[in-house]
Amino acid sequence: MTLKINIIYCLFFLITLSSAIKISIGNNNNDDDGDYYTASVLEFSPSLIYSEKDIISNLKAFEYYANLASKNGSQIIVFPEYGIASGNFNTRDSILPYLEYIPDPKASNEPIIPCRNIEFKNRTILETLSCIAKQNNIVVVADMGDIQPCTNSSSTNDCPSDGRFQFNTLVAFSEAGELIARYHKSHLYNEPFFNPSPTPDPITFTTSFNVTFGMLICFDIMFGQPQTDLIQQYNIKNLVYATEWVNVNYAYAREIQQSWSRLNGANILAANIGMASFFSGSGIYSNGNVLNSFVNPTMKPMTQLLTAKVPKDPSQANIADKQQHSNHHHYQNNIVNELIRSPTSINLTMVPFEPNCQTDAPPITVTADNNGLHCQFTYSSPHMASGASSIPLFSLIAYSGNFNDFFNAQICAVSICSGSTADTCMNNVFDSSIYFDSVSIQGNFESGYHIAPTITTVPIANYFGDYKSGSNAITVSNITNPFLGVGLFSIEWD
Ligand SMILES: *[C@@H]1O[C@H](CO)[C@@H](O)[C@H](O)[C@H]1NC(C)=O
Ligand SMILES: *[C@@H]1O[C@H](CO)[C@@H](O)[C@H](O)[C@H]1NC(C)=O
Ligand SMILES: *[C@@H]1O[C@H](CO)[C@@H](O)[C@H](O)[C@H]1NC(C)=O
Ligand SMILES: *[C@@H]1O[C@H](CO)[C@@H](O)[C@H](O)[C@H]1NC(C)=O
Ligand SMILES: *[C@@H]1O[C@H](CO)[C@@H](O)[C@H](O)[C@H]1NC(C)=O
Ligand SMILES: CC(=O)N[C@H]1CO[C@H](CO)[C@@H](O)[C@@H]1O
Repeated sequence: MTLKINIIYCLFFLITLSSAIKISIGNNNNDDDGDYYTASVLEFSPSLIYSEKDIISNLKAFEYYANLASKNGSQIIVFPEYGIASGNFNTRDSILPYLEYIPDPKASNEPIIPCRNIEFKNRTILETLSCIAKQNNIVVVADMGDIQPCTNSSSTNDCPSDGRFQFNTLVAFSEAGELIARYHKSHLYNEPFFNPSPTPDPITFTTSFNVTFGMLICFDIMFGQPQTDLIQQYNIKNLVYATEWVNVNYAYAREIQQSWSRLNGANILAANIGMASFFSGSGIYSNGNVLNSFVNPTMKPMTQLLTAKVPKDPSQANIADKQQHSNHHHYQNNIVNELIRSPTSINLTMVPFEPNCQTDAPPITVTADNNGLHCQFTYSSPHMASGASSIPLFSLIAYSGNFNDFFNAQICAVSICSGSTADTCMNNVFDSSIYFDSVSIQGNFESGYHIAPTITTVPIANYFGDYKSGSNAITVSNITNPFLGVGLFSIEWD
């Protein structure tokens, strides 16, 4: 069957926020032996912005969590995209009062320290972030809006007609409150009030604990630049990543973060906005291993601080393969399996199937085809958890084509359905009672496509095995966690 499916990424909805605050601390440890650092990310549910006082309220929450993280030994904290400004805007003018002119630290001879600095008297966000970093002796990474006045010149005519660039911007402050990095988002997703960086600019900063971080925001993680420069030219092994990622069942936030970590043999500190299940999923990952993570499967906004001890060199991580972190929460009565509706869509092919759970059944293969892409999923020995009743429906999807004018994509993915009919097969699902011994998925992907494999289990774990970057097939064996899905999401890179 062919279905037209609605999808959405990195977009924001206006939803009523009532903040439930939860805190969980992972393996925190401050005995810095030089090979590790301690990092925190905050999944944060911001106040929507109606006036300056809502900005202040979000910054107050940042201060609270930076303090908590620092007291628990963290040396760096990452806050999510739109964590300060939220997403309550439609036009360039409506966001204008909350933008601040951010100087370029690379172009300054003097250190820029906005905290209690008269020059920053009317730049509340910069001043407050700087003070939070300084007072709590912690590196602060946060997302805010930058305004850069511009004019056309003989050499460029890219200045917007209102005479200002407005950038979605990730800033980093040292423990001394010094602005040490400013990154402009390169790949916007339905953000008409911002300009993309005129050219994707690889930005890095090095901390006092001698780790060099690259910076990306949300949708940037899907594109070739600036990440290829960060990895190949700057040899980045650590990434700070602020996001407002909308979950779809073939590309959940955490699984995309984990996949990036594994593909690049790198650490990623990923902070997602905490606005209910369709915007949730944050974590700290090292070479595909999940050091700490969180996803909120409910409709209630939540805030969650995550902390982990991170090996500076991810290849040196002495972490047992398939390590699972035990930070899985059960929300049996609250889980919503939500169909994401949006103005955008892709025309994919979906093949629903019910796994054959007979013992001794040989491996079974399901196929789906779309515009020349042939996807093949093979599974063996599924069985239900004891006490679970009906066998869930799954679906295999195939898609090859343009992805909402952003890029060309080819996708093969299998996901559990939330109900017993095919119209529930694109819903987000966060719990499962079915196990598979092994699964494999493959497709005849075209060359030039960058493939991100994802494996979704409860809880999330490292099942990449010996997957080789670029391979158009992944086999996952000896799965000991309940299974939600596996996919290969590929994008054509220049
Ligand atoms: C901020 O202060 C600078 C210089 O003190 C001034 O030029 C600018 O107009 C002020 N901006 C706002 C938004 O008040
Ligand atoms: C700069 O030039 C572009 C292209 O001609 C034009 O659309 C834009 O309005 C100009 N910007 C300003 C500030 O005049
Ligand atoms: C900082 O780390 C680099 C490797 O990333 C290493 O070569 C260098 O010696 C370290 N510097 C200090 C002061 O530890
Ligand atoms: C979706 O695909 C089907 C089958 O390939 C085709 O009949 C239909 O016209 C397509 N719809 C759109 C909106 O492209
Ligand atoms: C799976 O488990 C079996 C039995 O414990 C073991 O022999 C095999 O090597 C494992 N395979 C992988 C890929 O880990
Ligand atoms: C292990 C540890 O130090 N945990 C602390 C984290 O911060 C909170 C708030 O300060 C403390 O209550 C915990 O004891």
